[in-house]
Amino acid sequence: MNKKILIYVLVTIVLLGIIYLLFFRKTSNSIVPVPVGVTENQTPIKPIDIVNNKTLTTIPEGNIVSSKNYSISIVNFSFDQSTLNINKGDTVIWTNNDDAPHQISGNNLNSLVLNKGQTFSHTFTEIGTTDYHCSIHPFMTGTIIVK
Ligand SMILES: [Cu+2]
Repeated sequence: MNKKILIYVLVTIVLLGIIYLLFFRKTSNSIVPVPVGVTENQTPIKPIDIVNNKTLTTIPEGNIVSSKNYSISIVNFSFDQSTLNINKGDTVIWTNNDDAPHQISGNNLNSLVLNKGQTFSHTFTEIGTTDYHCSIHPFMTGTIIVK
């Protein structure tokens, strides 16, 4: 009699264990949709990319900013382009190709002393005319016109 009771108890425990495992697997299955929810959260990234594309298309519409580079060579104690016309946002790069040192100075323009081969660059962010000269050789003058 006791052995039969033990067998029933063991069978019951095993059945309960199986049922528990089934429920446990169901809960683990219910966890699986959570990563699915994560991937659903990742899909809105595409609309964000679309928004970025829209932003990229609106930037040129609202505010066109040029970003060209212009080079001015300093040769024979003069600037090879004494007057240079550029657009707002463009950068001018001066290169000293003289053996003598030169230093660019003007409104908002203050380079270090440039020895041969050294450069100085400035990005013009405002419309207007900038006159500059060499602070070592004041007869060396130039003009940048920003439109
Ligand atoms: Cu100079």
